[in-house]
Formats: sequence, structure tokens, C-alpha cells
Amino acid sequence: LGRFDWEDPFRLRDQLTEEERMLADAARAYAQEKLQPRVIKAFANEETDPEIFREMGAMGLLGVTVPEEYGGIGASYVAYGLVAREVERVDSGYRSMMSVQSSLVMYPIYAYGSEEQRKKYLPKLASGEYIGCFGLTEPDAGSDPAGMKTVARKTANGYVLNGAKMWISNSPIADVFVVWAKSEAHGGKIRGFVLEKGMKGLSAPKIGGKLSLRASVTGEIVMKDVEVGEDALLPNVEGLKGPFGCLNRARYGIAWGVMGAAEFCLHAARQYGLDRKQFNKPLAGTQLYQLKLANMLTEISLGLQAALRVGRLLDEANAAPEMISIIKRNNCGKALDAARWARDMHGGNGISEEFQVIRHMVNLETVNTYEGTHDVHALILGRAITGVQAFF
Ligand code: TGC
Ligand code: FAD
Repeated sequence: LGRFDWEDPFRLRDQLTEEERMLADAARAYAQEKLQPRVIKAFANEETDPEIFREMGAMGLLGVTVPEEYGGIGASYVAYGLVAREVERVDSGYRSMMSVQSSLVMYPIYAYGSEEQRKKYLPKLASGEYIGCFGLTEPDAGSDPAGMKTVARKTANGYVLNGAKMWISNSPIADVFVVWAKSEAHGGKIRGFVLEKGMKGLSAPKIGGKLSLRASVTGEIVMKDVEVGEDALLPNVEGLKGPFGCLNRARYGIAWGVMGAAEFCLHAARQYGLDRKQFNKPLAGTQLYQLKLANMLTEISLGLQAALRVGRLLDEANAAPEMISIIKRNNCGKALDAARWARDMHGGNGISEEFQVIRHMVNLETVNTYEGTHDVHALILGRAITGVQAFF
């Protein structure tokens, strides 16, 4: 019979390549040494340090799947997932910064951009010199992005963009804005545009007062007659499959990331239960405490194994969006459960920033909502199961 290691129940590590193990170890060392020491203060003060992009860039953690000639490291989607897991073990906000840059900004420029756009933006996004953001959601179009109002009107030399995007990660500190708009010149179809900080009519005010994901800045993107040249258009994609192609990758990364947050919560609750005595015995020696630990461990083990399977299929260009809906939805929901249990298992200490589980808990509320809510992914799956759409 084989050995059992509660920290790696299905021996995930044995299923990785040497390159994937090395990248995961490097990401863990960076996250624990550089991100963990600053996260409590950053969350409390709602501060996002742009230097983190430079640090991640220097470590090769931005756009890991992008080929080396454009500044990436040409690594696998499994490697990308492992990075997300290590960063989100510290904070979902830091993972958000990384995954927007990698999947929602570098990926569309790489997959849909011209050679000039790739050369102009990707190396600087990979190094963290440029910070990127992705504007799809609008005040009146969230789960239903087809209802967006942002428009691009054709001019003699390019386009004029008008509209407003809402709830955009990184936007107040962004240099590069990948924005989706209905283009009149393309029959009202959705097209992607790359805008740059400083363009006349473009602003990105911060959204204050967030009680979740406070270490990652979120803002609006306001476009008032923003004039761009033809070279701002992403030439190689049209329709909603453009933004969804990016979301497939980001949602996949989230499925790994939230398991990192859940693992933090499991480890914290286990240690707390071993250290804390009530009724003359450690809490970890009670049946109810062990039941919760067992539930957490089970869901994390299954969630990681499922993410690995989908990652391998993505690397073979053989993953279906519905597979990604299953793991995004379920892993977010289970991570949120784990964080809520861990919060409860810490008793009163569970609400203190010092023990960190409540920070993960409130962060995961956002992660459960963005990139397609828990229920929207249920509807995507319901449509696949029945062949009948139930969105409207
Ligand atoms: P529907 O009719 O289903 O599809 C329209 C077109 O899009 C294609 N498509 C996909 N292509 C690739 N991958 C996918 N996953 C795709 N899903 C759909 C589809 O084939 C079709 O193509 P075509 O050529 O036939 O036109 O569209 P619908 O309007 O009925 O969609 C409904 C629904 C609910 C599935 C969709 O709108 C949805 O997923 N809503 C959720 C919105 C969402 O996820 N927003 C995320 C915003 S970005 C964000 O949150 C970033 S946070 C990141 C961070 O900080 O970490
Ligand atoms: P709604 O669509 O209004 O949904 C509200 C509720 O109604 C949800 O429970 C939903 O499940 C439910 N619902 C919706 N439609 C149906 C239906 N047909 N049937 C049953 N129930 C339904 N967007 C970006 O474009 N870029 C970003 O970088 C980005 N970053 C974000 C960062 C943060 C911190 C947050 C909070 C959000 C971010 N988002 C971003 C936006 C995010 O993707 C949206 O919030 C999300 O898609 C949900 O849209 P909504 O908020 O408009 O909610």
C-alpha cells in the first residue's frame, strides 16, 4: 500500500513535469517571501503596490504561456495554474493582478493582435513595466456582456470610442487597456481595442469602499470620444468569442488559484485546532473539528485533480469551455465553503486580520462572482446538459 501525505493527498507533485515543479517552487518562494509579509497591511489600507508587477515580471510569472520571443517563458497551462495557486495562497487580489495581466491582456494581444501589437506590448507586459487591464463589464452589462453599450465609430484614420466599463481590475494603475466595444464599421459586432494611458478622453477612476479584494485596485474605464488609429484594433477576432477566449484561460487559472486560498485555510485551521485547547483537549481532537478538516481536504484534493486534468487538455488544445465552467464554479464554491469553515473554526480569532482566514473568505466572495458568477456557470452547464438555454 502507498503512503498518505495529507498535504498532497493524490500526489499531485508526482504528476507534474520537472519544469512545472520548478516554476511552482519559485512561485511559492516569491509569494511567501515577498507577498505574504505585506498583504495584511495592503488589505487593511486598500493599497496596491505597482512594484509587484515588476517583481512578478522579474520572476517570470507574468504571461508564462506566452512564447519566449514575446517575453513569456512558453510554459504549459498547468504551470500557469500552479503559479495562480501559489499566489492566491497569499491573497486572491494578488492572483487577480497576475491573471488579468496574463490571461486577459497578454493572451488577447498574443492571440488576436497584429505582429506590431505583439512586439510593442508583450515584452513590456511580461516584465511588468506595463500594467494591463481588461474592460468587458459595464454598469448595465455584467453577466450579459452582449448588452454592452460601448461603441466604436469609424473615422477617416481609425475609430472614436465612447462608453463606460465598471469593476475593472488594475484599471486605475493601467498603462494598457484591452477594451471591448460594438463596432459600427463591423455591423455592430464586438471588437477588441488596445488603448493607452494618457489618451485624450480616457480616464480610470478608482472604485473605493470595497470590503473584498482590497489588495487589488479596481476601477472604471471612462471613454469620452477617445480617438485611436486603425492600429488599436485587435485584427484577428470578432464577436463575443474574443473576450470569452480570454475568459476561458482566466477562469481556468482561477480554478487553481482558489484551491491555493482553500489550502491556506485548511492549514491554518489545522494548526489552530492543534494549538488551541478547550474542555482540556485540543480542538483538533474533536469529531466536529476533524469532520470539517476532512471535508476541506477532500474538496481541495478533488478540485486540484480536476484542474490538473483540464490543464492537460488545455495544453493539448482539447479543453471545452464547459469543462472550465465546472472547475471555475465548483472550486470557487468549495474554496468559499472552506474559508467560511476555517473562519468559524478559529472562533473569535477568526475575525482578526492576524489569522487571515476572514480575508480569504471575503476575497473569495468576489472570486465566486467575477469571471461568470456561480449561477451563470450553472446555466452554461445546464445549457450543455439539456440543449436549452435558460439565461432569458
Ligand atoms: P452565447 O450565445 O453563448 O455565445 C456568443 C458567442 O461567443 C461564443 N462563446 C465562446 N467562445 C469561446 N469560449 C467560450 N467560453 C464561449 N462562450 C461563448 C459562442 O460560440 C458564440 O460565438 P458565435 O461565433 O456563434 O457568435 O452568448 P450569450 O450572450 O448567450 O452568453 C451567455 C453567457 C452567460 C454564457 C455569457 O455571457 C457569460 O459567460 N457571462 C459571464 C460574463 C463574464 O464572465 N464576465 C467576466 C468579465 S471579466 C472579469 O470578470 C475579470 S475579473 C479577473 C480578475 O480580476 O482576476
Ligand atoms: P449581475 O449580472 O447583475 O448579476 C447579479 C446576480 O444575478 C448574480 O447572482 C447572478 O448570478 C444573477 N444572475 C444574472 N443573470 C442571471 C440569469 N440569467 N439567471 C439567474 N441569475 C442570474 N469585469 C471585467 O470586465 N474586467 C475586470 O477586470 C473585472 N474585475 C472585477 C473585479 C472585481 C473586484 C469585481 C467585483 C468584479 C470584476 N469584474 C470585472 C466584473 C465581474 O465580471 C462582474 O461583476 C460579474 O460578471 C457579474 O456581473 P454583475 O456584477 O453585473 O452582476
